[in-house]
Amino acid sequence: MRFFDRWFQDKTRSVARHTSRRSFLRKAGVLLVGAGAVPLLPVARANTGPDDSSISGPEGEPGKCEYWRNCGMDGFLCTCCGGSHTSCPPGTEMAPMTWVGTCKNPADGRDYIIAYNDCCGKSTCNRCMCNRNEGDLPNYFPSKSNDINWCMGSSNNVYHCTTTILLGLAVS
Ligand code: ABN
Repeated sequence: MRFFDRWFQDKTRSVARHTSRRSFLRKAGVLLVGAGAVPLLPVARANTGPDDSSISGPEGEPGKCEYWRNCGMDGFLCTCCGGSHTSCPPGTEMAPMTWVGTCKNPADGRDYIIAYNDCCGKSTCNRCMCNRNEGDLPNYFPSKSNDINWCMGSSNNVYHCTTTILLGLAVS
């Protein structure tokens, strides 16, 4: 035990002899700034799908019915209603329940699963009505039917518009 006490004492004294307070603070500062920069470094993030900017024409424009993610749409595009294709307009909330469809992305020719989440809480937007219905099934398959007011499951069941959230690659 005495040996360890002595050894630690010597080491501590040696570190104290060779390290100034200023140098310690400088190193601690570098460490803190470096640790803060780590989240900014480029890392592989969640798959948000291929880049739409490479798609030319209306198939690449979220405000058009021809936009590739709108293949199963039956509703008003939130992009035209003060929101975007992935976010609800201010003053509305996204319905927690939705139906999902599968759309082919013209950029890479692959099929992606799209969730058509309705935004609720304001009167119907009435702009950019799209009714494409690809993959739509009758209402007795609710998870595959777009002709349902999905706001019925949220705190305010008034339908405003619909978003197109990419959930991931469809594998068959
Ligand atoms: N899912 C869009 C929608 C909302 C209300 C009524 C029919 C369809």
